Amino acid sequence: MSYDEDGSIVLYKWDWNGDEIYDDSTTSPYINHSWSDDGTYNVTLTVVDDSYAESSITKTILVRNVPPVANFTWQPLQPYANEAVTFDASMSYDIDGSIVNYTWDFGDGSTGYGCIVNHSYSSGGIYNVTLIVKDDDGASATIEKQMSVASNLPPSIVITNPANGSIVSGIVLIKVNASDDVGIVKVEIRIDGNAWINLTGTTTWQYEWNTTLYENGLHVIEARCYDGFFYAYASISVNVSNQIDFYYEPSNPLSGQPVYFYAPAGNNYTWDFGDGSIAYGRNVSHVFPIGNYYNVTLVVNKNGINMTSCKTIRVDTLVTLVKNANNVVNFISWLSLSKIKASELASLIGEPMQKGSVISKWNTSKGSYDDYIVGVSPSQYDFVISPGDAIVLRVSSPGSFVMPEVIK
Ligand SMILES: [Ca+2]
Ligand SMILES: [Ca+2]
Ligand SMILES: [Ca+2]
Ligand SMILES: [Ca+2]
Repeated sequence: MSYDEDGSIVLYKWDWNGDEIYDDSTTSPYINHSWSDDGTYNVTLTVVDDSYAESSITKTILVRNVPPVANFTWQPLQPYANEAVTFDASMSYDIDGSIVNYTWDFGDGSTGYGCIVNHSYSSGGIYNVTLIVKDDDGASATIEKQMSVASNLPPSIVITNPANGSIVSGIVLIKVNASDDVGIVKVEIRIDGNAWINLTGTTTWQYEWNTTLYENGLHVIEARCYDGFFYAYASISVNVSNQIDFYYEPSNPLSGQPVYFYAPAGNNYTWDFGDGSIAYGRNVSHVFPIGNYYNVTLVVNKNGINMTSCKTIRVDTLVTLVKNANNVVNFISWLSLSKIKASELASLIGEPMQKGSVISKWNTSKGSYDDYIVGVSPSQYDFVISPGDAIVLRVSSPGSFVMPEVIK
């Protein structure tokens, strides 16, 4: 619509923003321009004719704000309940300005602010997530997306071996069963509150526990498993009882004769023979003066830990029959816990107690001896010898016999 009455227009010059500096020039009367932001702009067109004469016109143009565009993504795409989800709105934009505000509605009653936010859902389900973005000119845009959250239950764990409260020794295989609706990420155990030990496995997990490195007594085994979101715990207590073994000879010790004791390898051996005597050293001998049951205790230091072994040893009493002017006479006390008949004692003594030998016991009610004559007395003469009774033996030849049952 511009014209020149005495010639033609050869140039069109445009100032789009009123700063009196031309931004575009063209020989064509048509041109496109877009402003990078909204606002009120003074646009000046200057036309130049073929004689270099110029003419200008200025008009005011109102450029409107373009609303922003909202969009977002999230990771992971298929989250579980209680798993942290990252919502990212950085793909939202505003072509004629910038986004100054991001407001989230996570669809579970909670909200958030910011371009990148984290949120976790306490339970599985379908949620409508809404994002509202606002640009620097106050225009806003909204987008809603639907996301699905899978449910996630806490895992479960059981220590299947050893049994709670059991007595263990040596190498113990600790076995743990763990299961989960999603999957077990790790299983760990610890003993007595020490550092957690990571176990390998798929459905059962196990650990070889060397109990000989631990003191005898109560120990706590804890196990836990993790599904990526939840821990589950289990614990048991067991009694470690590691015994070291010793042996002795002869296997049927007699009173008044040495018994030899042998310990396994270790350090700092202490023997308690149970009759008030103590000895030190790996291999020792001891004479028990009288027959009895003795609790012999050995303490050995192995791997820095004191270990104890205790055995009850039966020491039989050796009775020797000594010849004197009246054949052979012995006074003995029946020390046994159990009663015995005179005839049984005769067969116990055996060979020295030949036919005609006599066993006598003082009878307090009669005030005289009951006598049993081996091979001669009828059965009604057989009397009972009770613990604590004093017995007189008169035999025709000397010898020894062992009283196999002894005081306790
Ligand atoms: Ca300009
Ligand atoms: Ca805008
Ligand atoms: Ca704008
Ligand atoms: Ca789970």
